[in-house]
Amino acid sequence: MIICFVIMLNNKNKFLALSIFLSFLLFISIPIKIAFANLEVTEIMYSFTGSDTLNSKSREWIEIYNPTPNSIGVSAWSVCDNTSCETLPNVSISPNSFLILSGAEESELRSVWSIPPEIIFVSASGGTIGNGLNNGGDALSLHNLSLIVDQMSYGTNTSGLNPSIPTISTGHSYERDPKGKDTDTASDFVDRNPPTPGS
Ligand SMILES: [Ca+2]
Ligand SMILES: [Ca+2]
Ligand SMILES: [Ca+2]
Repeated sequence: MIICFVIMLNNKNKFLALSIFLSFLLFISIPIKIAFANLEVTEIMYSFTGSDTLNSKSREWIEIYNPTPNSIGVSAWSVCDNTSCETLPNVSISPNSFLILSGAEESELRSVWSIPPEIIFVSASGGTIGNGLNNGGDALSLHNLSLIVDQMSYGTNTSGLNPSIPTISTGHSYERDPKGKDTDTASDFVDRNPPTPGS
């Protein structure tokens, strides 16, 4: 519709209309970037050595990082896999710190990994992140209200990244390297062994 409108104008008015349109795009894009492009998923552990499930809960986990100099409350944030979403509780992530989301109990994961004590831990409802992080391929996305702030996919799932992040060995994780790198491609993540939850 905008293109048809521009074609009907003379050259001087075309330039004016395009200038206004581009200014509008700049106006709406800058506040969104500043307001929402902050938290990011920095690590995904989808395949536990042994079994993902213990006591009917999945030990899969993801790490969410706050790269900003301010604490960020996450009660309006959610994490989705390929099927459903987990709303995060009313907690805050400190500046340059992390939140770990897992299906497992906090004590269970802390007995396996050396997670720094100050790191916030959230247990996903129902004992899984979404319907569980499928070992062959799955998707993850981080939302602030309805806005997708970060998304990725691995293995056979190309809905978040295409090409997706290649699958890795059991017991390894995907880690964003360096933290803050966000080119929206699979190359943002490396194969990490051992995983580093909370650091
Ligand atoms: Ca899994
Ligand atoms: Ca899933
Ligand atoms: Ca980490």
